[in-house]
Amino acid sequence: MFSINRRDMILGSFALAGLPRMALADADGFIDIGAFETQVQLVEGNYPKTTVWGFNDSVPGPMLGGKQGERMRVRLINGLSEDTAVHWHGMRVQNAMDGVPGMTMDPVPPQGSFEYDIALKDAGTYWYHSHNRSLEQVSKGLYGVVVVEETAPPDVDHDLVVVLDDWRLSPEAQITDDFGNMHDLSHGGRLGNYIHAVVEPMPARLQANQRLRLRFVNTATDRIMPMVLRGVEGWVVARDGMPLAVPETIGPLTLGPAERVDVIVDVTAGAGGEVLLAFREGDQGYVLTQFPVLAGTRAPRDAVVALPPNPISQIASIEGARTVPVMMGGGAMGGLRSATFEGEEMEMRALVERGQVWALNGVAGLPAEPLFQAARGETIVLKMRNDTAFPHAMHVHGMHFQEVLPDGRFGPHKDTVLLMRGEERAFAFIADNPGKWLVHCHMLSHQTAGMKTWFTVS
Ligand SMILES: [Cu+2]
Repeated sequence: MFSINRRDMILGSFALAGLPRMALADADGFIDIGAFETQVQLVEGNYPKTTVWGFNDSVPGPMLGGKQGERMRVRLINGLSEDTAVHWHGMRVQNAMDGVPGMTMDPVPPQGSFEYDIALKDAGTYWYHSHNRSLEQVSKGLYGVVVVEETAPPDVDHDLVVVLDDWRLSPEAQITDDFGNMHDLSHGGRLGNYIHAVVEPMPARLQANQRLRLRFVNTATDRIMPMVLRGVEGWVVARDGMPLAVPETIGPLTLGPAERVDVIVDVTAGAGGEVLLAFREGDQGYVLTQFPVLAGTRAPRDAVVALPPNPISQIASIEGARTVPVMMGGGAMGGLRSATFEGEEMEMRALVERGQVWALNGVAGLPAEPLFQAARGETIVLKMRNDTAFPHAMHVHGMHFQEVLPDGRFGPHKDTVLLMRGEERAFAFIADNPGKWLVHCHMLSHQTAGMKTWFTVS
């Protein structure tokens, strides 16, 4: 029996009031995002403000984006006392704009800046986050959402971003400073004790039969987020930014770290009822946010149709494609006895000492040599196998992939996918974006502790 729990247990809810904070550009066409330490009221009630690291003094940072086909110019200013860099998650950017320090750019030093100039090729929901010491910097709040609007957006009454995060806070609502401890690194990552949803903008005047687009983004470093929606019915229309060819009826909504799901739903609750979002844990649902449904009703609309497709090539066939095995190993209870780290074969004990306990194809940490070198336009099949005791959220930079389904069809375009323990699944993509690209687990504790590799497209 599933029940909704309204007591504030491990969870709180928080929502910002007001208008969408879509950032505006300066006279030179650049939007400045400054990374600074700041204080925000993260937890409601009698808690003190939380010291965070945020872009432009807010968490999430300012909403960025624009219309599909436009360019987005962003100047990152580093107001921190350590290096940083911003990665545009899921956006098919030029390699030099991908924001990976040491691979596509130099890290931005304190007081330094970097100008990103990005063509908005694809409509959809994306996000940006630090890619330098990312476990700590993302945990502290260095992230925000990118919304790229269709040239002809669908007819909805409210278009809302729902940013999910998971914080590990002290009783004084401060971020605990226990980053990178071996238990977190080798198990399910840095899991928090305060899960919340930030909704932007707050929907004013919800009414029966209104249509909402909800853009869910899981910004948590490590937590998988199973969600429950009440008071609405509708369809999943996009995953990881990319429209589905055929919208799906909403089933369980589970977002791994870095995944996005866009839904279009109609309010089925009547006046006096509510639209409610809950975090699901077993047969309990903990309310993250809820909105009252007011008097009045709107005429029902027709069923949702697919969003216009983005200009991304569909995989037609994997005949003749190159298959690259990606064997995920290591972690606690994983049975990995040794792996190569920095060119040296090491026993697990030595790997633990170096904080490198996860491996891809027997290599912990970023290898000197790429996993493969693709010719531009080549079709690559990543045959991933999770030979560990934990789920992993595998992310490919620069290109979206499609799962090769058992019946030979291809799944929707994705940039991040959850692989559960023991799963073996294949993902195909056309290597059409030249440069050096990362493949890594987006559970940032696992990435920090070795689960990463890279490839080139020439
Ligand atoms: Cu992982």
